Amino acid sequence: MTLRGFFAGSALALASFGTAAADNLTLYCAAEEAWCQQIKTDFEAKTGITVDMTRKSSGETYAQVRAEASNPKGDVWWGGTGDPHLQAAEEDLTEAYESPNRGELQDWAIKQAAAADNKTIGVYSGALGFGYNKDLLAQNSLPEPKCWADLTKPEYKGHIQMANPNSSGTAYTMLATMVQLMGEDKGFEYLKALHKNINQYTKSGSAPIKAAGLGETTIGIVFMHDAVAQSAAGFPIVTICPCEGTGFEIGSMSLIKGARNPEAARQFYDWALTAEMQSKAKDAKSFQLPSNKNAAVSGLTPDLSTIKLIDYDFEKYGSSDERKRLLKKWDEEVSTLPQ
Ligand code: S7P
Repeated sequence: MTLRGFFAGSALALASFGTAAADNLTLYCAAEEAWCQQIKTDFEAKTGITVDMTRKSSGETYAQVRAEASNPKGDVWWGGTGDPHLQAAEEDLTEAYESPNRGELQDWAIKQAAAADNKTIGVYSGALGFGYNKDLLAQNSLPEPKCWADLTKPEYKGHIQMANPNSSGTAYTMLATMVQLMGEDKGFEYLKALHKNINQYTKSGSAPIKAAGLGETTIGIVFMHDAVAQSAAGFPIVTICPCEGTGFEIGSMSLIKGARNPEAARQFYDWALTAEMQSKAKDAKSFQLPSNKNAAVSGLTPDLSTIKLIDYDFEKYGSSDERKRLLKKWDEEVSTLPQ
């Protein structure tokens, strides 16, 4: 599309915000609660459409969309890690759509769409890592963990928290990252060794670093931007980019198949790809890298170009069979082990 065509398309899309044909939208939001609330408020103010928003973790949202497939209640699934969005696309739970605004997106966001026949698209990206509470680390005379390998050392027993990969996209990214970084056998050996040091598997992916901020655990395995958000909020958290390299997410958005409010859903989708919408993430203290090339990026957003990122295979690890297989294996071989 030419630039002129693109702007004409955008103008049409924007004009339609004022004359909404639908009055309601049911939004399943899988990012942080504060950002989800802000998105609801901003879209309502922009369009007059009332948004019924529910916040759940990525894996939980996928399970809900799947459970409701014969009688869909949601219209749009926004945010959360991309793997379950890809799985939903493969299982035909979501709808293909090409927004007039996609010309403004980074290549990685379009690549995500291409992998799913346009049934999903990238809205942000962020790298996995961990964070620690520097006061608790000092109180316990623990060395600074710098690498994934450090987290399996016996001195950290009971000091580490991560989420459960069944409910959490963050934790599934961790599981898939270890398999890709180390190979499947060594990756599972690593997860079993790490299990001995885990004090709790939480439901939500960002919960471990919030707990670290409050002094309830020393270390939390999370996306680096979620650790940065805690230090920005004044908690004594240090963000670590693991020395071996790490995986990353392409936070995604999908239209739910058979949605009750398809027109409002497409309006939301177009808006969610704009620089205007994505620039506001930082106002809600969310520091992922936006997918719109023109969106403002916070100075606190981890610079992905300086991080040793693995060549994460989103198609493989977002495929239905592989995701189910790895989660079953983690349930059977890791989570049941004694600590
Ligand atoms: O908004 C922060 C964030 O880390 O949360 C999403 C996450 O998948 C939702 O939490 P769960 O791990 O509990 O699924 C990420 O996409 C996002 O960057």
